[in-house]
Amino acid sequence: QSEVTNGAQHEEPSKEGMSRRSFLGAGALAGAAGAVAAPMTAAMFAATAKAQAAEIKNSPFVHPGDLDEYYGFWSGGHSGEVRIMGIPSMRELMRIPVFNVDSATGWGLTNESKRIKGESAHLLAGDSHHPHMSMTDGRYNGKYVFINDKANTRVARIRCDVMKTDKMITVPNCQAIHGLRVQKVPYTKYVICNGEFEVPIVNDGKASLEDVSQYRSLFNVIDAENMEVAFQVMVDGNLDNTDADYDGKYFASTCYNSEMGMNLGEMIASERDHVVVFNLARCEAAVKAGKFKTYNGNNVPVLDGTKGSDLTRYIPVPKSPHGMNTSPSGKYFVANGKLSPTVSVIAIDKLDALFADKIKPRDTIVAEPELGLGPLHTAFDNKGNAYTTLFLDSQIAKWNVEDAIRAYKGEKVNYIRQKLDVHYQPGHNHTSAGETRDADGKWLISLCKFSKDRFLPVGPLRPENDQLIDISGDEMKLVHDGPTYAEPHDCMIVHRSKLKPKKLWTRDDPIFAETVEMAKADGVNLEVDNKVIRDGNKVRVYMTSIAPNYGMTEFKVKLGDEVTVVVTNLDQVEDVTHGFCMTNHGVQMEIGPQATSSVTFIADKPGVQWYYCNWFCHALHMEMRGRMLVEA
Ligand code: CUK
Ligand code: CUA
Repeated sequence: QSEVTNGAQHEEPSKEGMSRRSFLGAGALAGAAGAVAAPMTAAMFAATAKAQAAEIKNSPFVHPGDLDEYYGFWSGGHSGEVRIMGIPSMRELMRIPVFNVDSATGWGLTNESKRIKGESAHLLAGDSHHPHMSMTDGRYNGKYVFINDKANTRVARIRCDVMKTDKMITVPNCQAIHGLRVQKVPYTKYVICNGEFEVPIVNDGKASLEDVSQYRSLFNVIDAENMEVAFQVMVDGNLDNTDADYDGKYFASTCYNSEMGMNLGEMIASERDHVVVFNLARCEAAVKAGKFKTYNGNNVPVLDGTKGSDLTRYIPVPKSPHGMNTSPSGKYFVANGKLSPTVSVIAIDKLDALFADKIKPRDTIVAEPELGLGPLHTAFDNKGNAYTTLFLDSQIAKWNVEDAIRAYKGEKVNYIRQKLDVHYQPGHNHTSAGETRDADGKWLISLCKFSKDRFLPVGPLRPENDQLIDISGDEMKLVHDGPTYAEPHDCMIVHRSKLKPKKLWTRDDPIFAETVEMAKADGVNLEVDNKVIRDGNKVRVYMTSIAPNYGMTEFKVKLGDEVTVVVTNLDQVEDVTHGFCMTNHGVQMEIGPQATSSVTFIADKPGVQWYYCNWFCHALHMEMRGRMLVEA
């Protein structure tokens, strides 16, 4: 226990018994003091050239003006956002506000974003963990990225054609959505996610709050297209991470608190917790047959998947497992031990027999390799190797899955291929396309929770460290350190050929369709008109923008009016985004080319109030402004 809580702070001793940092320091010092460079021989030149040539095959260098080969989608942790990275340059390309409020784009302030946030529009914070892209036949299809909000029990969807959040739901009957993945095969019909914190299923404060035996966690199955909860499955124990198979039959989730402990000591008491496997066909049939209950006044079907149910199977694994990862071969679920130095490899082709009660749950385990301290998450290449983060050891363990299976059968084989130091304390890792059939064994990202000495100090709060590792050769090679702001938990890497983002908005985009409808009802043609519509003390101001002008440079309202400003950006030039900011009102937003955005506020200050464009758009950008005249 003390190892777990202190692990984040201590420095790992190297082989020589010094901390890695002091070891590096001593080595560097020796180099500076003693070494005199020997002249390079022809053989040395040749060797260097060869090494360079090998490196160029999988080069992390992306020169100015060159484009990256991959998009990376990074969660932003408790910043609540999602970030788009270029891989291998590790350049941050864009931020997509999701559960947070964003000053630059007006996400959380505009009427369009509030509509998308729906019932949770009043929440200004979030904690995003697991971004995962929709798939067709086990391959990314470039359509959506889904992301969970642990803090407020939400799931959101990002539309990859515009890279904006377009749906958000609050999942009922449970608390803290954690692990999230997508159905891989035949396509992403469902998004699957875990309610982590166990609570009374009717949590209205009337039943006994102390009776822990009545607490439940729910596995959630969400329809990816309409973003409604299709059904939920009640389980024993809590739920942590999850993943799907490549057959469209099973989902699996880890449970770190089968004890139903309410404090640390209780939660880590058992030597074994479990993996719950969900049988999709049986769950869908049970919903169809009406074998469910509903709770808390909503109509989401809740199935009973507790022990003894035919919908689930519980596979005991050692101790407080965390990550759940499916191998791209489709053969194995890998549960990462966290408090056990092992990972548990579950053979997916044995699950039919398990559900037919022909074998025992532990008979599905085909390997349990010992990798090191604190295994959290595992990624895969296309050569049968797995890469597991060791949080306490600050390492990535590369191991061979088939060799681990042979070792489990009693053969004398070393399944460990390499251990690479990372800096420091890695949580998730991810390989290029590694959660799909297209796993290509080129890049590995290690999302390190602590950067310690790797960057210039910036005060008590330090960045994290996202490290890029070349895995194309026999040996893992660390090639880049990238500081990141709190807190990418997870990421995914998709080849750029899978994505075709739009360059301009199209006027029929559903994100602002309701605003277009409102204009129609007011008799306003958004692409032409600049008009003020008064409706009692509500005033709707419709204006266009073309760099460097708003279609309206002044409008009049009365003190106390509720003002809605609707801006339609008529620019057809790529990259010409305008803004609208009403000074002293906390109002600002982005209006992309050919988009419409709107924001509503109270005109609570009398007199002359300037508005201006806050996205740099033109040499006369400063002049792109106008006055709201507020009569007292
Ligand atoms: S979790 Cu953060 S390190 Cu939310 Cu996927 Cu494992
Ligand atoms: Cu329009 Cu700046």
